[in-house]
Amino acid sequence: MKKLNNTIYVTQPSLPELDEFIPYLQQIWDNKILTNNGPFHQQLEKELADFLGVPYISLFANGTLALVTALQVLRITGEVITTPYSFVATTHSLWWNNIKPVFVDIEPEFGNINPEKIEAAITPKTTAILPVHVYGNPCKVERIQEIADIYGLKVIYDAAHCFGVNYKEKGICNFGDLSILSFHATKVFNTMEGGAIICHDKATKKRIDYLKNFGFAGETTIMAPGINSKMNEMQAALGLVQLKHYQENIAKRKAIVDIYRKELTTINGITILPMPEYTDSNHAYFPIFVDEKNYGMTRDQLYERLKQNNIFGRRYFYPLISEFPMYKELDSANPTNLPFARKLANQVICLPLYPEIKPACIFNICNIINNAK
Ligand code: T4K
Repeated sequence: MKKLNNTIYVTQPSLPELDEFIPYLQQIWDNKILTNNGPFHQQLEKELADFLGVPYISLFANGTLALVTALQVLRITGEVITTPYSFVATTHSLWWNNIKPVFVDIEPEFGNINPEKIEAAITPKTTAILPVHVYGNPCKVERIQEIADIYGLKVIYDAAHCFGVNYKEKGICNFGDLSILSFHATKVFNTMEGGAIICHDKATKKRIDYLKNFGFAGETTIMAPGINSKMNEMQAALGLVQLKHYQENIAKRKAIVDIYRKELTTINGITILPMPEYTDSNHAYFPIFVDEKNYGMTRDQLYERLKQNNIFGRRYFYPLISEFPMYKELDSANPTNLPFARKLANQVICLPLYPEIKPACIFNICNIINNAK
């Protein structure tokens, strides 16, 4: 990826001062432990569990491998109910496990899976539900659990957008059987690339740790065909430094979001998401939804207009996952099954949002949106 000067992208990774990171690198160079559950890896697991208010966390090389492994941890097979309104990695994790995705429509308010549509999609082959807390806004977790309990299904949350989000004063990753996080460069907390699985008990944590290390359960014991998806010491060290700056970064994000909310609420044909109830948000994304009829311009016309002004928003999540060639022939991918997902996918633009973006730039973006027609 080549970046152009004077261009505003949807995000820009937060990084600490290099000086702050150097002593950690020195330590790695001195002790020559580069990976395989080294000291920084262990320290980051401990600090993150405390910070996120979760019992057990296992670090990964990225969020996608965490998802792929999470399905193996619970021995998920057959069919899994999921959402088409997400990043493609959500459904790819099923593909990699030879599991059939069954798409269910979303609820229009936040773009998360609609729990009331889940029951109709359950078949004798269904073993789990894989919802996504899209943009960091919590799914209807109580209702999803209720359905999972009735039908004996597992729930794995793709919480890739949810670092640091609390729901009803609990870390959001406490819900479901497992949750996965992403620490990719574009996320609110990054280790350049990285991810994690959150679980509730020690035995599961042990199984996850085996599976991410080829299945090794001892020097000569392989418990399953695991993969190599370990986080290395440089990533873990960066995570330790990043964590110190997290709150400050979220406060800066909030200030940006406050401007967007104030400036964009009154534009005819532009919808923004409400603030979710009982939630401490991480302000990960700022999506707007363009209603062509009322706004007087299509989403793509506005997207292009922003680009002409060097502002590169992103259409997360367009196209729907169910429209990609490897999934579009599935019965559940039929567009008539997914009206709200299609609507949001056709209307969304995620606007630039990151701690270091200047308020003047946000006012400029709002101004362009206000005067584009
Ligand atoms: N589940 C969900 C719901 C997810 O959203 C994701 C990832 C995953 C699972 C999988 O987690 P990981 O395996 O990635 O840990 C980006 C990210 O690559 C992806 O992590 C993320 N979701 C997705 C929503 O967005 P792209 O293709 O849009 O990224 P890219 O490279 O175009 O970056 C967007 C902008 O960010 C660039 O225009 C400029 C800026 N940028 C990006 C990078 C990578 C930088 O300034 N520096 C950088 O290093 O997918």
